[in-house]
Amino acid sequence: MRISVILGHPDPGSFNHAIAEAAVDALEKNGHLVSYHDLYREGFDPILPGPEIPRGGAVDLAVQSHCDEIAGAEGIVIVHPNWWGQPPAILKGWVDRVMRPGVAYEFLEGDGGEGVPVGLLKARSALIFNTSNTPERREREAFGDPLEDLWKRCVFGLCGVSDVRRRTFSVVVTSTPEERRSWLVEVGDIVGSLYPPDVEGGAFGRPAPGQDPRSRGSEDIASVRIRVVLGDITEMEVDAIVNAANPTLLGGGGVDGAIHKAAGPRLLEECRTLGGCPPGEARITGGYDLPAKMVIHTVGPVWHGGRQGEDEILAKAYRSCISLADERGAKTIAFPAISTGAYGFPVERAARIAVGEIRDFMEKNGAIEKVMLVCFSERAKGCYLKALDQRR
Ligand code: AR6
Repeated sequence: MRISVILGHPDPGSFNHAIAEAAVDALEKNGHLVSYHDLYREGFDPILPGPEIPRGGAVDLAVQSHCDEIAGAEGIVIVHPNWWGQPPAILKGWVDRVMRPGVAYEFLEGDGGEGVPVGLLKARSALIFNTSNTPERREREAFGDPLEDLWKRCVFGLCGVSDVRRRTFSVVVTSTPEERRSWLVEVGDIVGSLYPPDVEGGAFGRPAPGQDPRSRGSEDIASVRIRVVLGDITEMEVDAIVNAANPTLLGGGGVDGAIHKAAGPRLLEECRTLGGCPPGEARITGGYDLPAKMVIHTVGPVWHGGRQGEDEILAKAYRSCISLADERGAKTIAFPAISTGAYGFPVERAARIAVGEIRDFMEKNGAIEKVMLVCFSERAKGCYLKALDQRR
């Protein structure tokens, strides 16, 4: 399943972060495709500008990318502290801007707004984790626990998500380390029971049990200049690795999260200066703590079924990366399977496009010595090998 995890807490050392990370771990362990957004770290802008309000209004790239993700998510996990009976402003702003008409709900035709809107979200279930410094009973009796209604009825109920579960951990400020540890175990259990292992577990995301994602079972394929490798791209000793980013270029989950984690915080600092990147284009930064000298950040298409130019955007992303790498003098490049994770592009089709574009470029340009197609699962590797075989 594709599951979005949205966190609103400013302190990277907060218990909210620990909750979100425990949720992500449990989801990934069960084979789900997780898209994790730490809204403060991304610098999400919560202010809804007037022109964005109407349906079809001017939506900026970062918000559009959130909209695409949440519309396609099959499960949603929200993590935030209880502040004045409300979410932090950054998360309220995320709701204002992302849960848009046409994305999360809509009014039926001919309805001037007086009727009941129809929910549009694909997700059938959502999980809310809150932290609080008010004991549960007092929250309910003195304040009416406004977050219960807010998430279950006002937001998710209206957007068509029927199964909404919520767990508040309190009182955090006086809790012991043991208590917090047991709460994190509980987070894993709750997440695991709502989102058990995917039937296709191991096909995407993490490798299936028993497989070692780090084993470098590299194989020479067709021309010696293109190789299919099973492994972790952050470990590749090449001139440039490609990152499957989102239009903000400010980090995310999947390979993007792994690259930022391995490269260290200076990568994010440089990314902040780039001003984002539209789908199909590419931007370059240093590699910092990575073995690779450079990182080429690109944004693949979000899969909508194949009729919205997804193939061409993916092809363009590969072309943009390889020509930018070439321009900067890279001789060896490693690519992940762009768009085949959180963005949902079918891996077999993506592999054909990747191989086609890379081979076309290499046939015309001799400067690039080696391209590694780095797969994170046996299934992806099989698709790449097949694609290389077909084009030989
Ligand atoms: N090394 C190699 N491949 C990996 C690694 C790794 N360390 N980790 C994951 N993959 P995804 P997308 C594979 O979701 O579909 C991010 O949140 C993974 O198995 O990383 O382009 C961004 O910020 C899959 O086959 O990228 C965007 O919001 C492939 O990398 C969004 O996800 C791509 O999966 C982009 O989605």
